[in-house]
Amino acid sequence: MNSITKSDYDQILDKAAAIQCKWREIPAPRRGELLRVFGNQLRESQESIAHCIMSDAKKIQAEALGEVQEAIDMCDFAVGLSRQLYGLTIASERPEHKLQEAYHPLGVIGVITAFNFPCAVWSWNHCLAIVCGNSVVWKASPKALHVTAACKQAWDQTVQNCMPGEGFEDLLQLVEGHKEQAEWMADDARISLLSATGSTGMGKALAPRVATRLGKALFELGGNNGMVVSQHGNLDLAVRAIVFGAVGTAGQRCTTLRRLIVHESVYNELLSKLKPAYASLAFGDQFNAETLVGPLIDEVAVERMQNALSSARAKEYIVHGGEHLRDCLVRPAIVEATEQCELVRTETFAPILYMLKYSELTEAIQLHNGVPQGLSSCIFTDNLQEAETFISAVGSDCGIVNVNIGPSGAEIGGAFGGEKETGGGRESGSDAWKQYMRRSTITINYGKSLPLAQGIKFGD
Ligand code: UN1
Repeated sequence: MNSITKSDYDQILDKAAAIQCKWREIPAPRRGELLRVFGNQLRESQESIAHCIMSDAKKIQAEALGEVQEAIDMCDFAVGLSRQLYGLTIASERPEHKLQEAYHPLGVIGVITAFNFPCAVWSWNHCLAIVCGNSVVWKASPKALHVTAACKQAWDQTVQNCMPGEGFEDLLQLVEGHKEQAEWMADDARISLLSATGSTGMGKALAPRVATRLGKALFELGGNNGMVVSQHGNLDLAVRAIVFGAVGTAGQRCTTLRRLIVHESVYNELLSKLKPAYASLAFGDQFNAETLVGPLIDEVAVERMQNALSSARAKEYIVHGGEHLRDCLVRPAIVEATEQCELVRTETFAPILYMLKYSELTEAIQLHNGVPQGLSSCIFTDNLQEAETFISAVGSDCGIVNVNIGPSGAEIGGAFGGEKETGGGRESGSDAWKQYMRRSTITINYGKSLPLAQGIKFGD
């Protein structure tokens, strides 16, 4: 892919800033209307965009269609939001005063997305940014060029149909490039919020640059997601969740299940149920309707997986599966780890599931939280005390905490993101929109005197 030059980049950013000044004046419900139509445009283009996702990200059809569905859901969410961008009115301590807050558009939102969710993660940011009155500059993964072009085209078509000649053609602009362009964005004070999804390494490289200019950033970085399977859990349900969580998207979701923390009394039984479930998975070409596990994104990903498995073997962990079959196709691996070593604590973006044993729930929670990442988590148990403990303050330290469902495949209605090295950002649902706006705290005096807060008397 071509990378744009710095002067092209500067032009894009100047244009984005100018357009935002006009867009912020459009009433939010009208901004929402544009997203309503965009949702319909995506419904019409669902199959063609999914096809691009299948070619670029190598996802199977069901997952590719699901990803576009996520973007459609985001449009619906944003339409509702367009009439709910509200602030509070707060009791003032002074007579004849009113204290209130208002949310205003923020500016230009810089969006950086990864190869694995090239449409959905963009839509989380784009839909919120647009409904909140911002313009968007998007640096997509160079590995997902067709998806990016298809999304951009669907958006441009919508703007063209809904607001022809109103000057909003460039509300969304692309920043083509790699690391250097991402760094320009991180350094750029014209970008009011940088929302970046990708590896923890990428986040650690960009975060200090944004911090140096005291800019706002929202990071959604690596995960090392765990599932606790208790002796009180429904193992058959767990097996289904494990297979989707660990093997779906060929283990290349940030929410992929990577660690299985199993009560010692059900460890062997669970493993004996998992082995046939893994053995029955259909591998192959992602375009084949039967396939459940498609290829990894590229040779580098295959190599990283094989390296991790070699390290596991060197530690004498038992490795089930994991073979490199052909091209970028691999068999998902289950690794029986005897301790949560550095290897297990590291996110390898591939279908490797590490299994660990525990005897007490406190130990399971300690193991669970004993990794640098904090994205998604879950427990399988039908025991109320265990479930409530896991979701309590002393339980999982992740941003996403599930009971009796796997760690991946979140709905857009909740805030998505995680703690620790996952970066702390929250995207998509709940009140994530507030990050795409600036808050004004407003005090109005409608009386004829000037009382000061805290009862201070100053010269009267
Ligand atoms: C990602 O991998 O960056 O919860 C996002 C999920 C999806 C989003 C994953 N809805 O697995």
